[in-house]
Amino acid sequence: MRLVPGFVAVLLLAATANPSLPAQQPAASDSAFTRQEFMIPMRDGVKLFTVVLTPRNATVPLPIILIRTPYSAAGFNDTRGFRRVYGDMIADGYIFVEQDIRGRFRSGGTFLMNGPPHDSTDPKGVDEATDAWDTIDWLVKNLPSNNGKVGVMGISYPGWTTAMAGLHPHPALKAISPQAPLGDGWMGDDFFHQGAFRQSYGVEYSWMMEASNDMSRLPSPDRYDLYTWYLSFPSLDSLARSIGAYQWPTYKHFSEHPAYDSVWQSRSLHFSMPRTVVPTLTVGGWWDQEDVYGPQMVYRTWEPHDSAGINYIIEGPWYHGQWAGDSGLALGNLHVKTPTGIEFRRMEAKWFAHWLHGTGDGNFPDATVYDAGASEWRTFSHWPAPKAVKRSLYLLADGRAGFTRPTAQTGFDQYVSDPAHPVPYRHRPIELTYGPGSRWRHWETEDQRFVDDRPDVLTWQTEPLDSAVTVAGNIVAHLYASTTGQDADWVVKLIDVYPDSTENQPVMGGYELPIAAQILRGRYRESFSHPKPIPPNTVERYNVDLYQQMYTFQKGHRIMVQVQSTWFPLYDRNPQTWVPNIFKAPPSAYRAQTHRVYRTARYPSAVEMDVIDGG
Ligand code: PG9
Repeated sequence: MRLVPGFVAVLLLAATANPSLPAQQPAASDSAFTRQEFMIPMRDGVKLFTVVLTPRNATVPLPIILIRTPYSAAGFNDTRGFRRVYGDMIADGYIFVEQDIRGRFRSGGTFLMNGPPHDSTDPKGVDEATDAWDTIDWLVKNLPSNNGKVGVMGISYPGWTTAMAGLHPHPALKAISPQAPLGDGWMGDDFFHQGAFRQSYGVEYSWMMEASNDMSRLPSPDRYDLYTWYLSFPSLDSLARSIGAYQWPTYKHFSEHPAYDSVWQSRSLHFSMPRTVVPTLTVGGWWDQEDVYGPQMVYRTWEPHDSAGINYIIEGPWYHGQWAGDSGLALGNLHVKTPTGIEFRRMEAKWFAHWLHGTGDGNFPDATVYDAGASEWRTFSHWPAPKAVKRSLYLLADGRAGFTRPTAQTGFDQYVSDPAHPVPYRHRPIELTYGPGSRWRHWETEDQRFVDDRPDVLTWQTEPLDSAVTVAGNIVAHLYASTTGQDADWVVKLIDVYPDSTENQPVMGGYELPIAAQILRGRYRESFSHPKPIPPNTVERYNVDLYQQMYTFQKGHRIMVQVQSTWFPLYDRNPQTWVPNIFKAPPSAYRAQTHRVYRTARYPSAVEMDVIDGG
């Protein structure tokens, strides 16, 4: 069935929304939906605030779409923003439901950031999976004119609650779409990446959720450029003490669990998702600045158990949540030729319509991934691309990079990494992450020429390519490196260098576009759970996971690799001397050290990529 909404006037809507998603717009007064509020009881007696939007002109029972959020359901309304996000689905006909999760806004109970599944031996235990179960049970029993089928979806934190709903699915749960779900807060999403603490995001997000509910300001900032503000504290500990961060449960948790211990593992979807039992469409953005790892990991974790062929992934050229309301034609200076956001929303609507309305043949590709280098969607029966082969791009002498393994017996490049002069992670000034005018959404596509001439950034690049190289899967850097210190961070960036003149896009002349870039904290090189000092002046191997991409480096472009050891203030500074817990390191522990990256026959530092179609 089709629903045709008619809107005349607008009302202003006041709501706290997920700050990384498109803002809610004024509501229509002659809405096509009836809006109701409920307090839905959970098994432990806690009641969760829930808003239900039911189409007024429905003529047949409709399926339910449920979104469970920590960002306030009170503003859930038939707004322009709502129509932009769900437009294609609204046309198909759904009862839309949004709920405040436990402990947030108008819901009862206690909030626990990214809380683990409850102890399975405790029959009275509750978690986001049981809350989803109880909510779905109540909705199908109490909402008139529903067809008994429920889909759960959401982006980011609500993407994680969506995945949790799939953990112990209610029988009425027929489809879930975790979009940019936090998959593992330590390994590669919001709070840490491979052991390096995401200082500005971790501090500002904990502040917003547990100290102020407002991420557009910080506790007493006295600088507009947060590079300067964070640098004014001589250590992470002095920053935390000065702003009272140890009183925020989430920050306290970070500082007490710096390594990948059982507490982090219990919160990882990697360990809590045993199998796919409900059709699952995981969605992610290649340049997601918050949750790039979660979608790739959730798909990968579920895939081996997917005997029914109902585990799907869509990845596009997007920042965090961009697919929800944007055209998807541009991400910063990166432009693509098709409106990927609009195209995605059509795919999403078709997918839900199949599982919840029973339309279509259900013949969906396992993986639908956008190649921003070629401006096209590619589909595969599995992801990474089944025919991909591993190719290594080696770091060579004189700043060169190539696909031929080095034969030299000696050779390294070196730099002094000084915690007192860290490399900015994006162009300064660095605004508050969600502050006015913040360029946070786009920073991952910024031109890396801004750090080219720093003595603490090493660069290697290929000649202009004779033919295109297409990456379709995993990217891992294997660095052979040494340090004069006892710890070091290793940041590796894989970059597409555009030719000096580019037709139609002068701004892209010589542009250095990061395709994938990640960080590894050296103390975790052998074990994420058991950190070990680095023996000084000794070559060690570091495997820096750059996660995944679908990207064509075009003929005439160069492929560049950059290595550096600070990425500030997004990541805290590594003291580079041995301390048991960097959160508590004294200022005197932070020291400049010399790092060497080797490029010899014995120590062939390289970036290994899954490559298809030549290269
Ligand atoms: N990236 C945000 C988040 C997700 C999960 C946990 C903590 C933060 C978000 O946009 O919701």
